[in-house]
Amino acid sequence: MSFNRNSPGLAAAAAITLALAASNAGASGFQLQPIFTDPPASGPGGLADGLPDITIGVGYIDGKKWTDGGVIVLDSMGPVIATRAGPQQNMCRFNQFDYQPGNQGTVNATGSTALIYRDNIPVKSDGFPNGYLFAGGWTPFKKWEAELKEGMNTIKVVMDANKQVSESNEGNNSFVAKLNVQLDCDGDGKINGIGGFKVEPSKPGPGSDPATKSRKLRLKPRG
Ligand SMILES: [Ca+2]
Ligand SMILES: [Ca+2]
Repeated sequence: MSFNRNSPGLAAAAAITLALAASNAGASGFQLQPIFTDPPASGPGGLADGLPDITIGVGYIDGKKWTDGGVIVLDSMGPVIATRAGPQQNMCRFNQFDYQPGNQGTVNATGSTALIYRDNIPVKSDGFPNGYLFAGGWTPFKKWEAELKEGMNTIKVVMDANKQVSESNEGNNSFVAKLNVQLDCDGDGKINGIGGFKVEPSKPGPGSDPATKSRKLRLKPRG
């Protein structure tokens, strides 16, 4: 049989392969040595953790700092558009929601992803390539055209949401705030079901004060 005739050769080949594998294992073991003997990066105050620390500096919506948490009332028309998106048709778009990503650690961070959650549902992701979040610095603000519903929204931004980066501080990656939209986004003349603002039936006359009524009228649907 041809199998029997060739098997001694196969066995020899297998033995050589095993010998090479053992040799490679030994070689890679030696190569690991310099990695462990590299001097660790020195951090502030003599710390030598040698790790990145991804976090957020500050973040704003409509000129208000949301990264301190708590409840933020959004009742200024500003550049807000009532998109009436969503199943309840009660969404407004705020064209300026932002946050400033940074790395307060001692080494550059490898690639990671930040996720923005609205009411615990991820609504946007921001990717940061390898080295973008550099050691000890802040990067340009990331922006989101925030789609928020009339009434209360809980917004959370989580840095390194997929836990791709091992950090010296994993406890400063999540920032959360409640954003209370006090605008008539769904155009029913009420805010979160309360009040009657007489938006569409009453048109301001020539002598009426346009201060309050005109700003409500700007929230009428477009298109
Ligand atoms: Ca961190
Ligand atoms: Ca409403």
